[in-house]
Amino acid sequence: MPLSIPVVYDEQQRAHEPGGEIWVGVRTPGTEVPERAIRVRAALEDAGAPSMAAERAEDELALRFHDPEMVRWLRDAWSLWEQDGLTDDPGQDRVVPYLFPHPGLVGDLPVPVPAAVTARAGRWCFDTMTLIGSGTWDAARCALDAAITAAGTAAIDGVAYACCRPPGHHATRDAYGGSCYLNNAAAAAGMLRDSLGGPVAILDVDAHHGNGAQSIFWSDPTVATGSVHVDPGAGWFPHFLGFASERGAGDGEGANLNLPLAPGTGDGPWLESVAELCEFAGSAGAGGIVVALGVDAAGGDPESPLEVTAEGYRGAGELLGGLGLPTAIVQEGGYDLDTIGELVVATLEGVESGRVSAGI
Ligand code: SP5
Ligand code: ZN
Repeated sequence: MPLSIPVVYDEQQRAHEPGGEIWVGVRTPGTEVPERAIRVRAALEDAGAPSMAAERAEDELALRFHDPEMVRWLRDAWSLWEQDGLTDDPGQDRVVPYLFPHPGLVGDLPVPVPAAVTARAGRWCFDTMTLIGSGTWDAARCALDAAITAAGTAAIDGVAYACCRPPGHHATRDAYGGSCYLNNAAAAAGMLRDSLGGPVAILDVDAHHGNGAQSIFWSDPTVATGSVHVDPGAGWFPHFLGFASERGAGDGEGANLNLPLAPGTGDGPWLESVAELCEFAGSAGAGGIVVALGVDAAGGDPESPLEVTAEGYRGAGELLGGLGLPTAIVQEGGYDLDTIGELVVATLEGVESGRVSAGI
């Protein structure tokens, strides 16, 4: 049977060519490449899934979870970098930060927007790996549109998938990094919550902690946030966040759940954690879910040591689909080009069969 979940995609997303990552000071090829989305889309087409165009959302809606100053920087960074001649001297063909307003540097003082373009990147970027080139802004903005379109579709038709690139789940209100610029899943959650008129949950199964949504909705119980990921305490990105002790604050206390797993954890315990995320969504009163679908927990992925199989991802889809709730699925990580497509297809097939079992 062909897949029936609609796939939202926008060609413009290919325009983001990070040109590698600066990691420990060395420019490495990087893994968040345009080919990822091409492979996923091709696999979904082969599986018979129908396509949908992304609709352009109003800026006020799409960008509401981000600091307008950061948004302005992301939009203008590349042209400012070129205007300043940095592509010639020192000869850097992407926007790369070099100085960060670390709390140990600035303390409690307000953090200004620095005059120098070279310093401005570090005002909003928390790592050296998330580079900006000529097509980055347009692609990141289109990824948001795809996520919002999928959420709007899910609210009406039950389920939709956004083939988003660049990914978004590491981006906070006022900082980008981890190959992410704008938080696609957060934008989708806002849309789904407003469309359904009640609380929703973001359930993040990417191999890395969904620190962006955790931060954006930290004190907001209307978007519960849960994440299963490789234990940052075992030495994995994002290193400083993603511990089980992080549970939200104020009105959002208890509305954040982190489930860190040891490196090498395979399908069994990973699926138990996905089931726990599903229970958490229920206890948070979520009337809909956004699945932050990274497939980088799969064995063979270059960015994570979790050893989940395609059957594991199918099982996760079944659990998530089994909730029987309106479901927007948003693509996050997944870097093995030879398997990324089949992993996404397996997950979506699982979601479909879970929804059938739930009587939807
Ligand atoms: C969206 C997403 O999955 N972002 C994760 C980015 C994690 N990047 C961490 C990079 C750490 C350096 N990787 C070096 C790999 C060497 N084999
Ligand atoms: Zn990841």
